Amino acid sequence: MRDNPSSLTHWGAFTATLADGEITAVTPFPGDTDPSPLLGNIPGSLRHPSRITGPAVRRGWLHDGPGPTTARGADEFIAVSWEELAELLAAELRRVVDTYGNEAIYGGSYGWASAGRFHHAQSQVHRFLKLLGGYTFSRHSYSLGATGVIMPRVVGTHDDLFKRSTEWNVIVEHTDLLVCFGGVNMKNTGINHGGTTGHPAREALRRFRDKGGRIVSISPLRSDVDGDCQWLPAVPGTDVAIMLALAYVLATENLADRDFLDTYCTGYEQFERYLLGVDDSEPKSPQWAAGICGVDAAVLTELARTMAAQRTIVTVSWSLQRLRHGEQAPWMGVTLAAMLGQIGLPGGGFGHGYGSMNEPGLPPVRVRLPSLPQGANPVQTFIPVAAISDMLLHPGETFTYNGRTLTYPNIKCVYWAGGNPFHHHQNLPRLRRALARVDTVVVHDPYWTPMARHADIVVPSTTAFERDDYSGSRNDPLLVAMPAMAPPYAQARDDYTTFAALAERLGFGEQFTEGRTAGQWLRHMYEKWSREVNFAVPDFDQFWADGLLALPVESGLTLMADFRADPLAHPLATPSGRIEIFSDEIAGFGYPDCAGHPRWYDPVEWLGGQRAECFPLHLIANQPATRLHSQLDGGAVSKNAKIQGREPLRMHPADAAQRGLAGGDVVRVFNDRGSCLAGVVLDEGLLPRVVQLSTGAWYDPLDPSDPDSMCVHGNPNVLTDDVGTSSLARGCTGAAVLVQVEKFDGPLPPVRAHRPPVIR
Ligand SMILES: Nc1nc2c(c(=O)[nH]1)N[C@H]1C(S)=C(S)[C@@H](COP(=O)(O)OP(=O)(O)OC[C@H]3O[C@@H](n4cnc5c(=O)[nH]c(N)nc54)[C@H](O)[C@@H]3O)O[C@H]1N2
Ligand SMILES: Nc1nc2c(c(=O)[nH]1)N[C@H]1C(S)=C(S)[C@@H](COP(=O)(O)OP(=O)(O)OC[C@H]3O[C@@H](n4cnc5c(=O)[nH]c(N)nc54)[C@H](O)[C@@H]3O)O[C@H]1N2
Ligand SMILES: [Mo]
Repeated sequence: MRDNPSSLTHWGAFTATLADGEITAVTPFPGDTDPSPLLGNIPGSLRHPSRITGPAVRRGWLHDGPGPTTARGADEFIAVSWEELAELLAAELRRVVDTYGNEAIYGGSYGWASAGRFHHAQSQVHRFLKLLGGYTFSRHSYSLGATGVIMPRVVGTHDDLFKRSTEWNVIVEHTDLLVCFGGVNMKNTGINHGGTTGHPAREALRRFRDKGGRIVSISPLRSDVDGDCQWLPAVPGTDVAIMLALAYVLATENLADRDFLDTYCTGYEQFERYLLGVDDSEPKSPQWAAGICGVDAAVLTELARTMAAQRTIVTVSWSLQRLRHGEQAPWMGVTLAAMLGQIGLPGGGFGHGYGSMNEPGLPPVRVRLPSLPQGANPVQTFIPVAAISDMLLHPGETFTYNGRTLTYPNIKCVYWAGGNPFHHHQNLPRLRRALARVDTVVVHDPYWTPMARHADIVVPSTTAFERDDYSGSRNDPLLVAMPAMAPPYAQARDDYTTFAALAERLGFGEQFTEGRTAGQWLRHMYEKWSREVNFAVPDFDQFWADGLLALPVESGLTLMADFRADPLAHPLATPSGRIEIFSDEIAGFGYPDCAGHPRWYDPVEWLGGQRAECFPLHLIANQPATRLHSQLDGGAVSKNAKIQGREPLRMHPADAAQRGLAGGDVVRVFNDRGSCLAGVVLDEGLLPRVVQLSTGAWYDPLDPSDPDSMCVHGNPNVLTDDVGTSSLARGCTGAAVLVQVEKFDGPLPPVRAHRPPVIR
C-alpha cells in the first residue's frame, strides 16, 4: 500500500492521508480546477459506525426459512460466519432455481455502486447470475427512464445525446443564448459515472458570459443557475407548455426554419396542426401557456423571437423527464430546436443534461474502456427498472412497454449489489409491501443502508478504497489507478471474492473466476484492452506505477454535425432516418398517455390541478448538493447541512410565514402516501408554493414494523408517486410531488439510520 495513495470516485480524483486504516483527509486531484465538495464526505468513511462488520442473516429467515414476511426492516440480525453465509446463500439460490426457475430471481440490482472497472458491483452480480443460469433483469435507469425509450425513436439514440454532445468550448465560441429548461446546476456537474478528473463546466460558463453569452433559466429554483441569468420562475411541470408556446410564435411569425423541417425532420405538419389548434380549437399560444405556467405571454413571445434571431441552444435537464409524461419534454425540446433550424450547427441546436451530469459538454474518449466480460443472460424476462414494486405486487399480470405487452414474472428472490432502492425508488411504503412478498432478499453493501436492513441475507462488501482497481469514464481523458488504501474493514470482502466462493459451491467456480485472482483480472482486462486499442499504451506495471493514463479524446464536437452536413450519408437510426417530430410507430401503439407527436398533458402532481387543493406545495425532490444519492450520507458535508439532524427543506419565506415557521424549525412533510420530518431553510430564490427536499437521507421509519410510518430523517421518496412516466417507457417519476408542510411539535425522535441494527 502506498503512503499517499490516489483514487477515483464518481465525483472526482483525490489523494488521501491515512491513519490507523482510516482516511483522515483528502486533497483534490491537482488538475481539477473545480473539485467537487463531495470529496469532504470521504474522511471517516472506512470505519464509519454504519459499516457492515460481518455476514448477517435476519433472525426470522434463519429460524423460519425463506418466505413472504412483513418483518423485513424490523427484525434483528444474527451474525454468521462466511462459511455459514455461503452455505445458506448457495442453498437458497439452488432451491429457487430448482423450484421456480431462474426467472424467479430478480437481479436488476440497479444502482451506482462505486467507481472501478473490475470491482464494479453491477458487473460482478450480473456476471455471477448469468453463469447461475440467468435472472430477470431491468432496462434503463432512474436517471433517464423516459429519455432512454423515447429518444431512440425520435433521434435514433439516447446515449450520443450526452456522449457526443456539443462541447463546452464550442458553446463558448459560438453560442449566443442558452435557453435552459431546468437550469444548468453546477452541483450536478460534480458527478460522472465511473469517475471524473476534471470539472470544466463552471469555468466554461464564465468564459461564455465573458464573451457576451446569455442564459435564460426556466426553473422553479433561482439556484439552478449560478450567477447571472434571466430567471423565469415557471410553475414546475409546465415546461412542455412553455416550449409549445415558443414553437407557436416561431410557426405563426414565420420564424420556423421550414427548410430544416423539410430536409431533416418528418411529421412536422401533423405536429403543427396540434400546435395551431386546428383539430382541438386550442392554439398553443403564449396566452394559452401563460395560464398554465405563470410566465407572462409577452415574455414568452419575446424569448421566441430572440431565440430565432440568435445562435441558440435549447437545453433540457434530465429532471424534466423524471416526471409523469416525462417523454414529452426531451421530445418537445428537440422539436423546438428543429424549428429553430440550428441543430448540427456549431453552438446551436439541442442539449440534454447540461447541468445534470459532468458528461454533457465534455469531449468523448476515442476508445472503449477495459471491461469485465459479461456473457449472455439466458433469461429474457425484464422490466423497465422503475417497475420493481409493480412487478413484485402483480406477478403474472401484463403491462405495456415500448409497444410491447409483457408479463410480470413471479419473483421469489431479490438480489441486490451496488444500489439502494430505499434511496432510489418512489413510494417507499409501497416498496416495503412489495418486498414483503418475496421469499428472500439478498443485499451486498459496505454499509447498513436501509436496503441492507430490509434484507434477509446481508453480505458485507469492501469499499472502493480497500481493493486494487482502476476506473475512468467515456467523457474523461484519464484512466486512473485505484490502489487499495487500507485493508478490508472488519470481515468485509470484495464482491468478487464472495461471488467466486458462491460460484464454487454452486459448481461454476472455474467459469466465474476463469482461474484468476482479482489482481490477475485487473492485469488481464488491461492487457486485452491494450491489444485492442489503436494507440500506444504502456504495459500494466508502468500504468500502475504512473497511476494515470491519458486517453485520446475527440475534441470540438457539435451534436449531430454529421447528420446536418449530409443527412443521406449520416442518417439517424430512426425509421425515417430523420428527426421524428411525428412517430408513426408511437402513434400506432395507441397509448392514451403518449401520442404520435409531443404534446401537453395535464400533470397530476402539479400546482394547477385538483390535487393541489389538498397538498398545496410542489416539492422538488432533486439530487443532493451534499452527496451522491445516499452514498456517505453520514459524511461530514452531508451531515453539516442537516438541521437538527434532518434533511433541509428549502421554502419561500411567505410559505413559511403562512404556516408560522421559522428557519431551523423541524416540520412534518406529508401527503396521502406518507410523511417525513425535515428542517426548514428559508430561501427567497424559490417560486412561492415550491419547496425543495433533496433525495438521499437514509430512510428511518419511526416504527420500523409499520410500512406507513413517518421517516424521521427526511427521505422524500416516502411521498413520491410510483406511477411511471407513461405506457411507453414507464420511467421513474421521482422528480417532484405535491405535499403539505406543518410544524412538528412533538418530541423530536432520534435519527437512527446511521447506526447498525441489532445484531446478535
Ligand atoms: N425522488 C427521487 N428519487 C430518485 C431520484 C430523484 O431525482 N428523485 N433520482 C434517481 C436517480 S437519477 C438515481 S441514479 C437513483 C440512484 O440510486 P442508487 O444508485 O441506488 O443510489 P446510491 O446511493 O448511489 O446507491 C449505491 C449503493 O451502492 C453501495 N456500494 C458502493 N460501492 C459498493 C461496492 O463495491 N459493492 C457493493 N455491493 N455496494 C457498493 C453504496 O454503499 C450504496 O448503498 O436514485 C433515483 N431516485
Ligand atoms: N451533487 C450531486 N450531483 C448529482 C447527483 C447527486 O446525487 N448529487 N446525481 C447524478 C445523477 S445519477 C443524475 S441522473 C443527475 C440528475 O440530473 P437532473 O435530473 O438534472 O438533476 P435534479 O437535481 O434532479 O434536477 C435539476 C433541476 O431541475 C429543476 N426542476 C425540477 N422540476 C422541474 C420542472 O418541472 N421544471 C423545470 N424547469 N425545472 C425543474 C430543479 O430545480 C432541479 O434543481 O444528477 C447527477 N448529479
Ligand atoms: Mo441518475
